[in-house]
Amino acid sequence: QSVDLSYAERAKLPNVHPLASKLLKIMEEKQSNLCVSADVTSSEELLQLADSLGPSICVLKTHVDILKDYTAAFSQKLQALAEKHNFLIFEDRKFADIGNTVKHQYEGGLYQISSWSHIVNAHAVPGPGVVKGLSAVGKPLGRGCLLIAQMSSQGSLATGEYTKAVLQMAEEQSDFVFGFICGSKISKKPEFIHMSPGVQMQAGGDVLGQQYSTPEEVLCDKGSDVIIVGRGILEAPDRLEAAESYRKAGWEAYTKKLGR
Ligand code: 5FU
Repeated sequence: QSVDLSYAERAKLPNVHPLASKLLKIMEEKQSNLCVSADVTSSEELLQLADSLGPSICVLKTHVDILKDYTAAFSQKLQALAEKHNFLIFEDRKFADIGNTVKHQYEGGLYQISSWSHIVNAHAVPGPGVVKGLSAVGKPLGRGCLLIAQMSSQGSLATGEYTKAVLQMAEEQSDFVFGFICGSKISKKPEFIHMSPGVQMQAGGDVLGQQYSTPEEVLCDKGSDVIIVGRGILEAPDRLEAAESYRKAGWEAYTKKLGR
């Protein structure tokens, strides 16, 4: 069994994607492998969350299409907060169309996602063209993409051979794809970053098929790198306190796994 590399060591690998390297450095510096999923419907509330939880997180994940009051000014403020607190923005858009269409969806429309989101993700269902389309827009801007290799929801079809094919697709376009949305480590390559949703302190789920694992399970047993937490933090009486407890649990699990 080979020894795991630290985040800092992985950040320096010769073939690491620049954005992955930046993320790994942030994780090491802030002692945080926590991505908060800021699933709120008001821009003001999202900005408040970003400002208060910013110091505890490495990534802030958004679904801008659930905001009732999105404006371009909002995205500028969010970018300023990402600079202030040194985190990356991840718009969880899950692109899933032909290359030419996702190019427009990524760059244009109301949200102009490529102009403010460091990270986006895509389903591999359309084949490699989806990544080619996104890359045409995002690569010149220094952006990066995660491929959805597995999903946390019950009955997900993204398993087995499909997951393997996603891995292959990522390897073939690793100048833009730097990791995966997944429930467990699927690539041995330390350049790839594994980010896992469906995380709460207590395992369980919701009534719509979401399934939760604990930070320890996800990071130690499943070998993922980043925990993505939404309602575990958003529904807590004190969100900052909850975020800090996830950050600490995540960091402890990482150091335990590293074993040095
Ligand atoms: F790709 C995925 C997935 O497989 N499961 C997810 O839950 C994405 N998600 C997102 O993570 C989902 O859209 C939510 O934004 C977030 C999980 O939120 P929760 O409140 O922690 O369940």
